[in-house]
Amino acid sequence: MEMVEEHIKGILKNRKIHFTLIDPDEQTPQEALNIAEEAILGGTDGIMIGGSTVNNDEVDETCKILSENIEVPIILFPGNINSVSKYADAIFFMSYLNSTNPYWIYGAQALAAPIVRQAGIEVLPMGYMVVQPGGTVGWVGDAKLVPRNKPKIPAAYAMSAELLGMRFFYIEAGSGADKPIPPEMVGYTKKATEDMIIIVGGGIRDGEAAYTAAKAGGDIIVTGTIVEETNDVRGKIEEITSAIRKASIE
Ligand code: 1GP
Repeated sequence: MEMVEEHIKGILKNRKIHFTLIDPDEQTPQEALNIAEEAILGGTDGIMIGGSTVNNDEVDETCKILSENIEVPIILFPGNINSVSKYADAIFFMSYLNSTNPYWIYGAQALAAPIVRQAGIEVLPMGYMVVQPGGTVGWVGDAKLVPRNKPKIPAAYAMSAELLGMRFFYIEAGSGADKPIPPEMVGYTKKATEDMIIIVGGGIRDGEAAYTAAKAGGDIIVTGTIVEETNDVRGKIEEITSAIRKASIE
């Protein structure tokens, strides 16, 4: 497969992107594969693997079965240093920029770097920022959560992340959030950066919310919880991917 970052940029020349997040903690590897295959039929562009409370065997076994069966990129979205697998195509190598705990800002990264090198997977350097309500990742990551009514704060962090050489920036409301990231916050963040790929996730449950996030400036829209909740993964992902495609062409 072509390198994941080039693959992403290639798609972004024509339209915005959707990724499906699968938490290996929530189902067996075979069930994760079934979800991934349905999501791909629904138009998702890649599978992210991660969660706040996973163990390495779950990550490894899920990535292995996916790598043997699907063609879209498999990208690790690590919750900690135990979330690395050689069976993935790439990893979002991320710094949790608004954590108050140095471990999440740079400690875990230093500990994980040799493991990532050894796994031989592609590295996608990313700044990560958690906005209210923040959910589990806000709590686990000791975040100073961005207030929802302060849309310019992530923009300043994104600008600094780009100056430090990061190429991706993820604005996160927390998995299962009752409200997604406010669109003006996405807009300021996109405008504050030059070439960064802006990822938006947390609380996006339908086509309308996905459309709003893409239209506001999100390059990659991530959904996770909906594939755990719905009986019709393909139909639900289709609703979201067609809304993102609509936002791309308008
Ligand atoms: C979580 O942003 C992702 O890190 C996805 O959030 O589970 O709410 O879709 P949801």
